[in-house]
Amino acid sequence: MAVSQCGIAGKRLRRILLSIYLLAGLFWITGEIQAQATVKYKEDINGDGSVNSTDVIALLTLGRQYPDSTAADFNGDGKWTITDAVKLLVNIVGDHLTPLEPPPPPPPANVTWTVTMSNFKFVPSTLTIAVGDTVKWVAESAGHTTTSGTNGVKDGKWDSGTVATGNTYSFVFTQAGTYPYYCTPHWALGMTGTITVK
Ligand SMILES: [Cu+2]
Repeated sequence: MAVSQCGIAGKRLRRILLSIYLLAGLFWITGEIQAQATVKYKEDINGDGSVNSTDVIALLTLGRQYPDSTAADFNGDGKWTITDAVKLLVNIVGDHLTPLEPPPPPPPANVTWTVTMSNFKFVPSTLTIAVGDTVKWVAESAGHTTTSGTNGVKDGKWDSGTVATGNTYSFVFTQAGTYPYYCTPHWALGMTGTITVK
């Protein structure tokens, strides 16, 4: 008696598993739901970065091989049963995906920093900025340049030439490093500066 009940239950389980496989196959063919990319989802059972029918297969395989693993207990009721696969399938088909971690914050926006040129000085003469930031030199008096290099020797990174009063010169810093610069006519008077890019 017990043997035949077990046999019936086994048949029923096989039928349920077959149905789920078929259902998984069906929406695989009709177009899989792809949740690509940076966010990791609980539904990505096989960890391939996308959520689709292969994850249902992965969960079924996992549950049959390791019924006691927490990974196989998808619905969190403490044990692996076929309902875990059903829940997974429902989540995927219904596009109710569960992010495992909050998405990363967007990168900080690039900043434009202003340095004035007047009275034979750059103000501020030292400035620490981030990679991608822009420095905009503003000529508040006539006859200045911003020229990368030291002691009147250009290093070729940038050279504004003479900037007319009220005009500006901008340079985008795309690499980390320390960038000394000077004003061509006035470096000997101490009109020098340094941009540090971190
Ligand atoms: Cu100058």
